[in-house]
Amino acid sequence: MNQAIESSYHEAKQLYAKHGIDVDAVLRKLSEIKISLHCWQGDDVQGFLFKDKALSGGIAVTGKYPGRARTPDELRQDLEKALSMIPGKHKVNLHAIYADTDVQVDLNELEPVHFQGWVEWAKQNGLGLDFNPTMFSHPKAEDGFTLSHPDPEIRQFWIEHCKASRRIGAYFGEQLGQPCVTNYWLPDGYKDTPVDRLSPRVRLCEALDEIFQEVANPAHNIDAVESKLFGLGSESYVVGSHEFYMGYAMSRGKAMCLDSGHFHPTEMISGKISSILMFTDRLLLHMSRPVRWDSDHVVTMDDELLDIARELVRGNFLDRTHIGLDYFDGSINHVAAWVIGTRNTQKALLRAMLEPVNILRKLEEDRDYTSRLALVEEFKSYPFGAVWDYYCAQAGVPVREDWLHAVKSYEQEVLIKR
Ligand code: RNT
Ligand code: ZN
Repeated sequence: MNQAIESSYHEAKQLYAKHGIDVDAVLRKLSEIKISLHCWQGDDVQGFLFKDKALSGGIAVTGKYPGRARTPDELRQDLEKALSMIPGKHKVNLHAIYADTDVQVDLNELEPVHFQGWVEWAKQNGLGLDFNPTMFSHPKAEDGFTLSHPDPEIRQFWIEHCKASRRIGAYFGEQLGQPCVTNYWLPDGYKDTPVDRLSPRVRLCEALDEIFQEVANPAHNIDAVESKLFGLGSESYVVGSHEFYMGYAMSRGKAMCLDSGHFHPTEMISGKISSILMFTDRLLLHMSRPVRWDSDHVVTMDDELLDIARELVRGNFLDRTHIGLDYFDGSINHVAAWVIGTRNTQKALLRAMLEPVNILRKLEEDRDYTSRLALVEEFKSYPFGAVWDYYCAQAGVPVREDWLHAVKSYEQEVLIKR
């Protein structure tokens, strides 16, 4: 390893050790945290099942950056490239529309066999898989309702799709020897103020209960439900609100999914984690970044990211939390988008683990708020970067912005030619 990286690491280690932080132990812990890379960043949320179907469901991708993946093989190749620049072993998060099959099947007919290519690939690469039913970009979702649709036939179609998805998730978990998180997000809602907020929620609740009737082994499949405040075209009312899913997850023993882009602009999810994990077993995070009306910008090292990481570390919640990325930016290199978001999430976790939590907790108990503030602020400029560089070098992935060169040559050699 590069001499400068090693000596900076040893200096940093000593500084942290003065506050009782064992940096080697921190790095071991960090290496155990899996981030789930969302496949849909790789192709602007198009999928392979219905070619050229416009993206719907109140979510949108802007930008026409060249090189988006057009086939499962291209998408896997791009994911491998991204993963080669990210330290550690991770997971890939699939959506139902990413089925790897030549036969034309509809969403309600999907079976594990349609994802066999993904399973084989995950095995070869030592990856886990997560899953999502796709309740958008489909003719039966066009009027803005799926599982809460007033028409029982349409509702039934989506129930069947979710049941099928759950079986696929369980298959992933069984095949790969690690649980698959199957996450349910649906766009259902109204553009304008509804008269009846209750009935769609009653229908959604019944539909979910029906989906979850079949017993699933939690070692293979974990169900999570994802709320949203509003979407494009559902500005006034979303059936699956935060309150709805809080009640649902807690009464049914499901995992909550908090997407950091799904709340009011000043409402942060970091502050919610400790309350939610008091009353639910598991949490799924969709790491994203809201910007005005958009909920899906690339994750950057902002205060909220760091606060989420701190909550997970300080509350000892990492074992019960599944971390996934969820954003789609079509204006930048698709591979770079994964690398930036994943590395930032890991870096934030590292920074949080390198804080003197025990000392800070003691100061708080002693009501020495002056020292608490002083120490938190001083630690913001402690040399976590030296630790991160060492961690990357040790894992055999590019150090600092070196990965960008690799992305640029991949762009020239592969992406631009698509
Ligand atoms: C949409 C939700 C949802 C989707 C993905 C594609 O607002 O965040 O998680 O982004 O399922
Ligand atoms: Zn999400």
